[in-house]
Amino acid sequence: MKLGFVISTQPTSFSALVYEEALEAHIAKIKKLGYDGIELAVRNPELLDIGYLTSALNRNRLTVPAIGTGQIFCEEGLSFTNPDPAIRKEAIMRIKSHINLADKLNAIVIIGLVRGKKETGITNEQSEQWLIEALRECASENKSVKLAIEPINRYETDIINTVASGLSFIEKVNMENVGLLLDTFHMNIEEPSIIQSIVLAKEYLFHFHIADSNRWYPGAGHINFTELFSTLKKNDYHGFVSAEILPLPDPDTAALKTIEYWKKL
Ligand code: LER
Ligand code: MN
Repeated sequence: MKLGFVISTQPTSFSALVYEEALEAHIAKIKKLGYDGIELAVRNPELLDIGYLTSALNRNRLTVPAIGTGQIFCEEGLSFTNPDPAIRKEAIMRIKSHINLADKLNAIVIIGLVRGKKETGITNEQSEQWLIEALRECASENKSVKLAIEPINRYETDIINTVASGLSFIEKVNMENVGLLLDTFHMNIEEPSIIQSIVLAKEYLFHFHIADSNRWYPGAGHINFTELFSTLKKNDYHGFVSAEILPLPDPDTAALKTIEYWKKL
């Protein structure tokens, strides 16, 4: 397993992401601390300077395990389940542009809040149908890019909160490049047993986020990471584990405490 750290490539209102002006300085810091990769939360790939980004990544020999896309919804209100077909179309087009970026960086694309929330007057069946259609269209765009649906806790969305609902949804989508991303912060709120849910996800587990129960760095809350990592190993999980944590008490300390904890496990 490899360790990554999540940062945003632009300012964002989502609190569990570090952003300060100089992306390259962050990349260098993360490398110096000993991380294997840096996960990027990207609002709009068209606004990124890919040449600058890839040369900073190559200089620091860091890979990008995954690309987060939630800001599409948080900052711009685009989603796969919006009643307005033009908004749904724009959300699909934007995710296709993330898929194009992910292809260049050999990364997974995260399907988080872009799924949206249940809208008044729209049946569950209808929003599920829109979501399945959107996922199939995006997954067909480039079958070598994996899409990972993240079950997200009830306070952020009311669509796919649990691992079981994530699994039943990917069965319906039925595309080989569509799987799951599990996040310990969300699982701690929604799952009867974090360990059992990891076992349940097994071969569909494409990616993993860690944060402690309070979304601080691992070790700052009450999640049992020793048991969790041994379950991931038993499950033959060889992917990345990315720390998606609040930048508290400050971003540098949060990143340092995470890797110190990881090394002790
Ligand atoms: C994104 O990975 C995440 O975990 C969500 O909390 C985004 O809102
Ligand atoms: Mn997450």
